[in-house]
This record gives sequence, structure tokens and C-alpha cells, in this order.
Amino acid sequence: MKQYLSFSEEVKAAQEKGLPIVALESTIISHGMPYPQNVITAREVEQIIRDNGAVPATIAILEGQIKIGLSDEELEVLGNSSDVAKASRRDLAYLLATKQKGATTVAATMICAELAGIEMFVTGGIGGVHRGAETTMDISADLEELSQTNVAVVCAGAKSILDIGLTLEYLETKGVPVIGYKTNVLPAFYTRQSDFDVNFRADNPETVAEMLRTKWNLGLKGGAVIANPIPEADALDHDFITNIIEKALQEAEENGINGKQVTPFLLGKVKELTEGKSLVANIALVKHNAVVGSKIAVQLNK
Ligand code: PSU
Ligand code: MN
Repeated sequence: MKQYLSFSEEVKAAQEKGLPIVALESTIISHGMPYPQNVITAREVEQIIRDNGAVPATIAILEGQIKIGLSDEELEVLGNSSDVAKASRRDLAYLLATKQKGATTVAATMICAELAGIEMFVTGGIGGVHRGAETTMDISADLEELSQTNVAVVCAGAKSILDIGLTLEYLETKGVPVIGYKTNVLPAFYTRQSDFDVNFRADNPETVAEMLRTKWNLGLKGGAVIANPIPEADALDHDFITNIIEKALQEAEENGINGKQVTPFLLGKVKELTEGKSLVANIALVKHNAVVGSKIAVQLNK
């Protein structure tokens, strides 16, 4: 297994010293945000993690290797190339074997983080059960991964391009705890609230870390979702974003978008229809998640 892993100097040194490490995904860079905001944000998020006492490890597939920690040039390549595949669980082996570029989704980043011995992972939003999944069967591989891979994911809840209720049902069936960070209500990515409650609330990083350690000590495999609401000042108006998401979903349907294109298409449409407001919110919430995820990683490392 080790032959596929390639660690950056920063991550290697952190592992030798036993420092807390936070994994970051790369689909958000290659397929979730436009250039150059994607690369700028990726670098800033890494710095936020350092400023909060942990070491960032952005993960991607390059040159037949799983890269754990990326150089500035590698971040640039991921953010500004047209030949980077969106890599989820099913894609990893093919992309590695054929030495193609891959940007890891939440599912694939969890797999790679676990292989690298990293327990904490920060992102913006996870995939979930899509609206209309009862006919399309479009359920993100992220959910299945959360049920079997021992990595905790900090996100800003589930975005309403998804069926939030069904996403929670799926996670319940799979035994994945959804923890609200300082909230009883599951946040909906661009907004601080949804119509659904989280399973458990935690008001500090220690509680989250204690819960995760207990879960893994018990041998209960799988991760956890730590849902951290977007800061008040950056949240979008509920009715405004709901209307736009409806329009984006309609356009996806009219254009026959399916498979792994669905999420990037919807994110791009929402950005276009909000005239960039969704991107500003997205960047703010990822940064906030980086602060919270680093603090949890520090506690988990004690
Ligand atoms: N949600 C976002 N931004 C993203 C994604 C989700 O707000 O970039 C990405 C993540 O990488 C996630 C993936 O793992 O989309 C889910 O894709 P799919 O629905 O095809 O599984
Ligand atoms: Mn899908």
C-alpha cells in the first residue's frame, strides 16, 4: 500500500513529530470552484489550519501516486487544468494505474486519509441523496464511505440541491453520527438552518474529539459528520438561495445532466445565478470549517 502514497515534506515532518494533521479534498478545487479563487482559497485554508495548531494535507492523485500534502505548483495544476478527473472511490485504482490526474471527492479523500493515518478532514459540503433519487438512484458514494472509513468530516451541513431528509435517513441506516457544532439544527450550507435536527450537539472541540475517540475505541467503523453552520455574516438569504437552487435543478433536468456531472453542474449554475454570491459564501464557510476542524484535530491528538 505504501508504494502508492507520497507525502509532502510538511506532512512527513508532522507525522514524525506526532502533530495533528487535517486532510483537505481536491474536488472542491478542481470541480467545485472557478480559477483562480479555487487555488487562492486552497492556500488560505491551508494557512488557517496552520494558524490553528494543525498541519494541512491536501490530497490528490498525480503521477500514479496518492499525494498527501501538495506543493504550490501541484495546487496550481489541480486548480487550472482541464484534464483533472473527479475521483471518487470507484475511480482511484484506474487513475493511479494509468497515471492520470484525479481530484479526490469526500469519499476518495477519506480513503486516502485513512491510508495515510489521518483522522480529521475538513471540507465545504458532502455529497448526499439527491432530490429525485427514488427514480435516479443518485446517492453520493460519500455516504457509503462515511459508513466504513474511520475519518471524521467537518462540513457546513447538506446543501439543499440534495434531499436533506433522505440524506439524514441514509446516514442513520448506515450508523453515521451527525453532530451539530454549536447547533441543534442541521445547517444547509449557504444558510445556517434547515428543517432538520442533527443527532447530537457539541459545543466545543473537546466533546467532538472525545466522542470520535470513543467511537473508534469501541471498534465502530466509519466516520462522523460534524456540521458547522456558515458564519451569520456570510449566510445567504433563505428564500433567495432556495429559488436559485430550484432553477439550477430544473436546468440540470432539462439538460439531462447525470452521474458525476450533477454536483459540479449544480454548483456552477448556482454560482452563475447568484452572480458569485454563492462562491463568496462557499469560501467563507470552508474557512470557518478549517478553524473548527483544526481545533478538533488538536484535541483528538492529545
Ligand atoms: N459539495 C460542495 N462542493 C463540492 C462538492 C460537494 O459544496 O465541491 C464535491 C465534494 O468533493 C463531494 C462531491 O465529495 O462533490 C460529491 O459528488 P457526488 O455527488 O457526485 O458524489
Ligand atoms: Mn451522484
